[in-house]
Amino acid sequence: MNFWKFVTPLLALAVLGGAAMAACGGSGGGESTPAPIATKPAGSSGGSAGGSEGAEKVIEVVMKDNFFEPKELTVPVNTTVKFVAKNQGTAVHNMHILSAAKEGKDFKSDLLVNPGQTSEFEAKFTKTGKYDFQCDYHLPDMAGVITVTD
Ligand SMILES: [Cu+2]
Repeated sequence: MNFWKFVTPLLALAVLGGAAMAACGGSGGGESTPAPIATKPAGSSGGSAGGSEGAEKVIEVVMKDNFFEPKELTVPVNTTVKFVAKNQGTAVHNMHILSAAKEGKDFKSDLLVNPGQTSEFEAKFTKTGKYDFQCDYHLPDMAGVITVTD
């Protein structure tokens, strides 16, 4: 029968169209409300997530224009310390610990830590005493001292 060959597509269109219109029109209907996506702990900067692998101690140092906060730090000897250097200033800064003489290398953040960014690095001091640290761009103002204790 030719009639149904002709009519069926029309019916299908009508049904689909009707369904589509119903879906659009009745927006309050049976749709499940989308779950709010905003409930993640936003802005938790990677570090805190899985704990710190090797670090036994975490020290946060804020970099501003142009000083460290705090600028005097105390850390235990033979302990892996994770430094979290946060740039809360408007200029580029870095944190550079002058440890080469005692430890064979300088511990330091990224060379350039842009405003609003954070750079993490680990350091392990094997000798007690004082270690100077600085921002390479803002000497002599931007400097501090780490005291390594037993
Ligand atoms: Cu600086």
